[in-house]
Amino acid sequence: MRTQVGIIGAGPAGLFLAHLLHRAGIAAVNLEARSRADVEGTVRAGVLEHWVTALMHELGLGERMAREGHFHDGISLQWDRRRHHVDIGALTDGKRVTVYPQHEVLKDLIVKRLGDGGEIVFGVGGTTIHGVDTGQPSLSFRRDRDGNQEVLHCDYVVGADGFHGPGRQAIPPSLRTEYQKVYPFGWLGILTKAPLSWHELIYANQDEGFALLSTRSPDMQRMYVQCDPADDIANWSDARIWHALHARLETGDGWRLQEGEILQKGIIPLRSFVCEPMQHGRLFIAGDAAHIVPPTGAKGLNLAVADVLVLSRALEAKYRRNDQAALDRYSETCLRRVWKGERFSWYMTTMLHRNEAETDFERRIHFADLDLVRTSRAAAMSLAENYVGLPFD
Ligand code: RFL
Ligand code: PHB
Repeated sequence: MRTQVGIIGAGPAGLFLAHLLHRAGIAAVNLEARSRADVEGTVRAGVLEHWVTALMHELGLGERMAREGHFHDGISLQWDRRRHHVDIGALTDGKRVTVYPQHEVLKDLIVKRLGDGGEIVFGVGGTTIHGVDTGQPSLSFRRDRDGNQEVLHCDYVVGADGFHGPGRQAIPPSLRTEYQKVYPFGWLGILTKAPLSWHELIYANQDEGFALLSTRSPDMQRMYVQCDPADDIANWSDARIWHALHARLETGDGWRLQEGEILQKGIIPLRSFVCEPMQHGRLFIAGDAAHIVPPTGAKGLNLAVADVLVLSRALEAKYRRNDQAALDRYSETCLRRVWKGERFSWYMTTMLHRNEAETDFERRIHFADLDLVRTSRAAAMSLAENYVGLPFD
């Protein structure tokens, strides 16, 4: 097999890249370890920055999102049993975010990619990267568990293979630096068949800890509570989860959280991680393969799409005009945005969680940060601008 760009992974980074390259007339193949049903069924992110929504439309992927997505021009921050509305629209010249689940984005990306004649090989095993420091890189893989080894020859390899994929590992350890922060708390997330309780997302920091109220559809809600990342989900009965959510989300004015049947629950750890550089020879890594953020800033998927937008433009300059400059600067260009995403996600995470390892002094500082957003237009504007998506450099 031969293509121009061999992509490992069919998550948001890998699939957006395939579409962007297709638009630029560049051929690509995605190799994906999981089945199509798995990729389309995993519940993860929910919030798209304003420019990602616009990009979906540009790529002809926006129709279902326009119908089924939810458009939010504000968020609520809550502490001290009081809720404060951050008017993102007014603070950012009318910009807003879209609440449209990642797996729905992926369904749209996959159906259109296949419709455009693109190739996604699902369920591959043993993906191995070869020769990225030569002129002829390739990927070897098995089409199914017992299949023969096949080789995909290409000009460039992209590791869009998430945090645990082989992409980052193919940058020699002596040539990369990894920066990491692991938080002492995790998120317990639920999907519940319940009516909408509030018209926008609520990020709450109450004495009991953090909680987030999000949504999926008018009768399906997504909620998270801070928990011990090492805790066993079996320790969390439905009653205990509702108790924690009520305690953290309710205000002093009689507002009540609406309960429903819990359809799915799970615990995720929270970490910040960056790998520098994001390229080596003819290998480029993008998305979670190169960086992880805690989900409190809703930035992970958006940073993944930003990376591949930069990469697609650089590859286009190379193929069209034999101009290598943007490709050489790929890592540097991406990392400037990545570190701002890391900063914002860290800021939202530390400000909104209860951290037993912190001193009372630090805890007071976090409440001062929250009150600053309430009382200072400059502070609110900074939060709003980061939340809807920073402008591109
Ligand atoms: P993905 O989605 O992990 O996709 C990588 C794909 O590569 C495949 N793969 C391989 N394929 C072939 N061969 C191999 N050897 C392979 N190894 C791996 C994997 O099977 C997979 O399909 O990475 P990508 O594309 O970089 O996308 C990143 C996003 O998925 C991630 O950042 C977000 O989900 C993070 N995130 C959020 N991001 C947002 O922008 N807004 C949010 O509101 C938001 N909320 C969240 C989140 C992540 C969460 N979890 C579960 C960590 C909420 C949660 C709870
Ligand atoms: C979600 O709806 O899953 C969601 C929303 C906002 C976040 C994280 C996750 O910051």
